[in-house]
Amino acid sequence: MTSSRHIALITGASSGFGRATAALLAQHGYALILIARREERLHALQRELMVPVYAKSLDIRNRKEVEVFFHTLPDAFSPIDVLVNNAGLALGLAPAQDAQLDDWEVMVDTNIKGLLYVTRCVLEIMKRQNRGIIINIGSVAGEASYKGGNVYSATKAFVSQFSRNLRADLFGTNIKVTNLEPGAAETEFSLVRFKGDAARAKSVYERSTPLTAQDIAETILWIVQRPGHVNIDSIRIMPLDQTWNGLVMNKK
Ligand code: NDP
Ligand code: 8X3
Repeated sequence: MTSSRHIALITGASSGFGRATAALLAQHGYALILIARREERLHALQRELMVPVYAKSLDIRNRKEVEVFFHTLPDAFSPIDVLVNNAGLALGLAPAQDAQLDDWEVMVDTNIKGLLYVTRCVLEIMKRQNRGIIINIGSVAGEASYKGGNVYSATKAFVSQFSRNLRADLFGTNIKVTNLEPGAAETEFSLVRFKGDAARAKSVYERSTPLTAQDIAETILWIVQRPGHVNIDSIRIMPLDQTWNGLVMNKK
C-alpha cells in the first residue's frame, strides 16, 4: 500500500548517492520509484527494502522511453512527492583540446537532457497536486573550474541555473526546488569517469577522506524534512580534504 506513504522518485538508484538515498528514505517510510539502466541491481535493492518499490530499467537519455515510463506509471505510485534528479556522470578528464566528442555528448544527453525529460514529466504531476520537492544533484564542479572538468562542469552549471529558474517559474506554488552540490564522494563516479580503470579511480580518493554516499543521502533526508514554508535553494557540501586551489600563472 502506498496511499499513506510519501512517494519519492530517484533516478540513478543502482549505485552511489541514488542507492544510499533509496535505502534511507525507505527507512523513513517512503514508497519508492527507482530508475537506472542496470535493472538487476534495482531488483536486488528492491528485495532489500521493506517498502513498496516500483523499479524499472530506464535510460533517461531516451525521451520517448521516459515519456512512456510516466504514462504507464502505476496509479499507486503516481502522486510523486519528491523527485531526486540524481542520475548523471562524468566521462574522461582530458583537457578540451584532447577530449572525445562522444563523451561530451553522453554527458550533455544524460546530465542535461535526461534530467529535463524526467523533470518535465514530474512537473505535470506536481502541478496537478500543487505540491512536491525537486532535488537536483548538481556539483561543486558547476561553479569551480578545474583542468579536464570542461563539459562535465558545464553540465552541472546548467543544473544550477536551471534549478534557480525552476524556482522562478514555480513561485507561488507549493513546489520546492533545491540544487544540491556535492564535492568529491567515493562512489562509482570515478570508475565511470575513468571507464573502468579501478586503480585510477581509487587514486582520486587515496590519502584523503572523501564524502560518502550516506553523507549525501542524509542531506537529502534533511532537505525533505524541512517544514512546508522552507525551501533549501542550494546546498554545497565538500569533504574537509577538498577545496578550491586558486588561480594559476603560466611560468615560461
Ligand atoms: P555513480 O556512478 O555511483 O551513480 C550514478 C548513477 O546514475 C547510477 O545509478 C547510474 O545507473 C545512473 N545513470 C547514469 N546514466 C544513466 C542513464 N542514462 N539513465 C539512467 N540512469 C543513469 O555516481 P554518483 O552516485 O557519485 O553520482 C550521482 C550524481 O551525483 C551524478 O549526477 C554525479 O554527477 C553527481 N555528483 C557526484 C559526485 C561524486 O564525487 N561522486 C560529486 C558531485 C556530484 P546505471 O549505470 O545503472 O544506469
Ligand atoms: C564531481 C565533484 O569534485 O569530483 O561532481 O569534480 S568533483
